[in-house]
Formats: sequence, C-alpha cells, structure tokens
Amino acid sequence: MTSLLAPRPHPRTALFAATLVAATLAASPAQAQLANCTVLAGTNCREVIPDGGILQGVSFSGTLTSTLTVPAGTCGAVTSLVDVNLQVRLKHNWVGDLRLRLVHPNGTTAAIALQNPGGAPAGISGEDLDATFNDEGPSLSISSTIPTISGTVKPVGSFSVFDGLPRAGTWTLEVVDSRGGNYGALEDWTLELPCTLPTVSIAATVPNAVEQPVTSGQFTITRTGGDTAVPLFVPFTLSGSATPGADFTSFPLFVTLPPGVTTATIDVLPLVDADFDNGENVFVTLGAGDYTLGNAVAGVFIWESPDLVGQSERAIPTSSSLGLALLALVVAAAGAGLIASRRLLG
Ligand SMILES: [Ca+2]
Ligand SMILES: [Ca+2]
Ligand SMILES: [Ca+2]
Ligand SMILES: [Ca+2]
Repeated sequence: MTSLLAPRPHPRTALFAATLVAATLAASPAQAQLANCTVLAGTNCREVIPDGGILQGVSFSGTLTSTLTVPAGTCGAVTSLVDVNLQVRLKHNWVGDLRLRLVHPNGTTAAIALQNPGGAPAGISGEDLDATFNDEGPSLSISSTIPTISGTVKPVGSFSVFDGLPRAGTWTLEVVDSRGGNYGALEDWTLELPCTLPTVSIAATVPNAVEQPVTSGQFTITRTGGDTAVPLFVPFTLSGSATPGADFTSFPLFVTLPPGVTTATIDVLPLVDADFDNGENVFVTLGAGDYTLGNAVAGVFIWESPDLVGQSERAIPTSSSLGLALLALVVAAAGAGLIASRRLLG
C-alpha cells in the first residue's frame, strides 16, 4: 500500500506513450469485450488522455471527452433510468492523476466516479484501472498489482442523481489528468443501464456441510425477472457461530452475475479443527443492490461427521456438559441426604 505513494516522477518514460498507443491501437475493436443491454457506439475510445502539467508556473489539466449514444426505444415502453453503472478500462502509469466524470445527455446532471485517488497532491502511483462504478459497490480499494483499481467500486458521487432521467441521448465521460509527467489512454467504457430491476433471493441449496470427510455446503443466489442482459453485483454479510478462515474457507463477500446468468453459488468448505463444534452455522444476509430483495437470509450448518448431521450441539456429550451433569448429581445427592437427615432428626 505505502509503496503506492512513492515520490514522483514515475520511472516510466516517454517511450511508454508510444508503446502504449501502438499496443492500444493494435488491440481488438473498442468494447468488443464489454457486453451490456445497450451496445453503444462511442467516440474517443482507445485514445490518449492528454497529460496535465505546469506552464510558466500555472498548472493545467489535460481532458479527454468520450461520448456514447444510447438510442431511444432500447427498453420498449421504459424510457427512464432505473439504475446507472459505469464500466471503464484505461491504462495510466499514475492513476492518482485522474478524475473521471460522467455527464448525462441533458448536459447538466453529472457525477464524479473517481477523484484523484490517494488525494492531493501526488495521489496513488498505481497503474491502470479496469472497474465498474456502482453505487452499491464497496468503497475504493487500491491494489499493489496491476490494475491498481479493479472490480466493482463505489463512485465518489452517487449515480442515483441520474435515476428517473431519460435513458436515451449522448452520454459523456470526461477523463481529466491533472498533473504532468505521467500519462495513459482510455481503452474503452460502457454504461450498464438495466431496463428493469430483478428480484434477488438466496437459498441454502446444500444446507448441511460435514467436517470429516469434508463435504461442502452451498448457497445459491438467484435473480428473477428484470434485465438479465446487464451484470449484477450482489453484496452480502456473514453471521453465525462458524468463523471464516477457521471453521470454513473464506470467500469474497459478494457475487457478480455476468450478463445472461441468473444464478451464482457459494460453497461452504469446512475446515477440520479439534473442536467438537457440531452444528455450527454460517448465515448469509444479502445487502441492498440494484434489485428488490426476495428471501434475504439463508444458513448452512457444519457437522463433525455424516452420522451427526441434524444433531444439535446440546445433544452431544462434551467434557464441560459432562462436568455440569456430575455437579448436578452431587448437588441432588447432597440435597437428598439433607432431607433424609432432617427426617431422621424430626
Ligand atoms: Ca447501481
Ligand atoms: Ca499526468
Ligand atoms: Ca469448527
Ligand atoms: Ca471440529
């Protein structure tokens, strides 16, 4: 992490620009790898982002604007936005130089997706970005690998400002490089504009996992209805008596359903430990997202062995419960003796 805050300038030289542009232009056509419900034709995709700098003591920024036209009628009778997510892929050897801003076709409604990550003045020195900005995504995290920003991330400014506005028209992405010396290119970008939102539910499709021999449990997350042509990010939280990384193998706290895919599974792989914690449990609770919540909670139970499946922990004798039972016996015996002696005395 801290290595990302290295002092400028970045070791990459002007040679980088030439090789980057050559590689960029030789690659497959823009957006060929991006699928969504509205296949958009953009301008200035695969284009160098002008570098910022200082001229006669005055700082200036370089700005690349790229547009995408969303045709009318792509969602039938639905003409208003119910959700906006932004996918961007760019090469840049100092991502901290960058600001990304998405502008609605009305020209006045806009939201900042990324604002000089790492803060002023130098920002983070990590390279490249391949991410989807989604209000429901996790806060921005920086990786020491390339791309330094990836996956689904929350934009700086909420994209909910677009909700209810017309879908169709020419959208603009502004890519601003505010500092001189490091530079890059916009590879491609697209918008996820679902026509309608689905319902998302979770179920424990294999509710019983076993520690020995190891048998996984399984959750299944399903979307029904809505626009399945767009990817769907579903975050969730964990609870229950089982500990991730100790009682079962940890997994990311989200799934992303690719376009056209309606289900995702999460395996609960038990880890063998010396504890007799039979019947420990893992509950998954779905978080809010670009959907209506159906069944939001499900649980998987982890058992010591197949023959113990379904037995509660209390039904199994343990050293501590055995000790308590003996103590109860002693107390009962002592009580009985007391009553007996009183009777004798009486
Ligand atoms: Ca969203
Ligand atoms: Ca720069
Ligand atoms: Ca355990
Ligand atoms: Ca165990």
